[in-house]
Amino acid sequence: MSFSVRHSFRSALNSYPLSRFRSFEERMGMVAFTLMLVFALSQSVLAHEFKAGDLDIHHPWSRATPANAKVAAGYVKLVNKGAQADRLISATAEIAGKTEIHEMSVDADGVMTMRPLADGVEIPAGGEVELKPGSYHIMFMDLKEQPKEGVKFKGTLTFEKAGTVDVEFAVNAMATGEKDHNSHGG
Ligand SMILES: [Cu+2]
Repeated sequence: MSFSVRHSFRSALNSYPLSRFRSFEERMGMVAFTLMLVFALSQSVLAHEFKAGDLDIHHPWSRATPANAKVAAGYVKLVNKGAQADRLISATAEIAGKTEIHEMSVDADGVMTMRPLADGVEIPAGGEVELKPGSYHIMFMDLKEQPKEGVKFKGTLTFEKAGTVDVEFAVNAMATGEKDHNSHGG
């Protein structure tokens, strides 16, 4: 059984030898395919994940900031597979002297405001919450250094029940033309 599987695998290889790719076009095709594969793999590495108890922590990320920025924001998607609600109650980052959990909202006059959430953000049992631009976010304050595009920085997330977990924030390109809160808290 295993012999025949191996045998058919080998004959499949033999029927498609590398020397078949002789022409320049065929070789370039192979190179393009390999690059696509490497790109696909690096994408799945970029979408990094962490775990804390029943919580899945999907892709913590931040954004590059202008050189003089005093604050930056952190985002993450939290999925609670447990039967009990949990809360993100605090966070830290090696680039920040101080960190708060904020909620961004727009009032009746269209004015964007932020407020610190003393009790953090609830992650419902069997549910999820996404910290994202224009909504809940982690506010990195008193920046000791700027988040740099493509360079991850270390931090922690602390949950009421699941405890504290080490994470890394991936840094995306600076926000452009979009209403952001980099001017806030400075
Ligand atoms: Cu904020």
